Amino acid sequence: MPMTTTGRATEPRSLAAKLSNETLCTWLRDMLLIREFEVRSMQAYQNKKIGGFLHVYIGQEAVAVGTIAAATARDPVITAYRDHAHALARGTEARYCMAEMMGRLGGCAKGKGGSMHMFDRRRNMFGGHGIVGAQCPLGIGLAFATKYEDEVIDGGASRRITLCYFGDGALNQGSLHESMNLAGVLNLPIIFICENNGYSMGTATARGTTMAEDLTAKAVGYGFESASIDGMDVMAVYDGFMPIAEQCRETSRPAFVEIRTYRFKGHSMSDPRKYRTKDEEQRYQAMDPIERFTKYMAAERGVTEDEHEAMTRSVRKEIREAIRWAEKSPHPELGELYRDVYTDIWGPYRGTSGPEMHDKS
Ligand SMILES: Cc1ncc(C[n+]2csc(CCOP(=O)(O)OP(=O)(O)O)c2C)c(N)n1
Ligand SMILES: [Mg+2]
Repeated sequence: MPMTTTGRATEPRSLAAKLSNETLCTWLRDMLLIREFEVRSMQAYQNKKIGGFLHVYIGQEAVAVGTIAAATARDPVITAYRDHAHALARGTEARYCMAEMMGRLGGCAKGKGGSMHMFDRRRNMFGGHGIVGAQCPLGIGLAFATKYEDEVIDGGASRRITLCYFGDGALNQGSLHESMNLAGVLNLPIIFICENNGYSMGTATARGTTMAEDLTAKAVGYGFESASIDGMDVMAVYDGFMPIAEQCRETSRPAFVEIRTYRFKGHSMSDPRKYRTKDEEQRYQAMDPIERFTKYMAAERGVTEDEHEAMTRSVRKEIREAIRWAEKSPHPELGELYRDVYTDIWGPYRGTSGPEMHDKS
């Protein structure tokens, strides 16, 4: 059972079990889509169709899908560089993600971001960030902005919460701790989501992090509600995360969750994984979140093999078409380099006298 630091029960509601077959089928399809996207991306990388770095999310699918399912489409999402899944779970079309991977103009960041910088303003997806922990100060900025808009401009109609993801490696970055402190002081509606996949590159969490056996301890000093959640089970992710999300939305108090997961592949494409044993990998592969959820859907929700096969086929088709679409998208021209980098903040004031506090020269 997911336990909170204040001992608040998050069970026995078993929230995911009460959802419709239709909803749970979209979760399964999303997880299959993410897996297929990652497998095909690895191939495209090996075929030199994708450049730069590539960090895949294989094994962690339940985390993005289960948490994003507990959010609304208006809630901002921000994450690190292992970010394709978050964009896809958020609804960014696979072809826009794939074109971004290939550095094409049709990509969701117009080909300027690549694998580590999936942005989609339409879906309130704010990246994709390559510097470990850098998304955390940006995350509290998003939470500050939504709080101001929701409470001051919209008069408190409905509160958005920000989902700020980071890896266990970011746990020891000052940027995360400064952000958590400020979020606490300012009562910002943000959930700090630690995707603990056991490793920061080749460093096991326990080797680099104190209190690694119970990361919710990190929340205590900030006075946050927290929970530790099994990330290999999408229903457990939803069940553990939803009460935290509801409370954050209700109270505007920040929270911290640790979601325990495992990356099945290396850190990036060039990682011989000498820092862990084959036995360990096999133990986690036996807990594959997609296989686990597939079994549940067959046993408890009557999804037949034919239906599952049809879902798999449709996902493969979608990714095949995404690749074809991306390859036809043009490379950006050199002039694109400086476009969309900064906002023209003076635009609205041009020809007027304000704002006066800044020098407009
Ligand atoms: C500030 C900073 N320091 C070092 C790096 C190099 N680096 C890239 S990924 C990474 C490991 C981060 O691990 P974790 O946060 O656990 O994320 P995971 O790769 O497991 O998803 C490091 C140290 C970086 N990108 N930024
Ligand atoms: Mg990690």
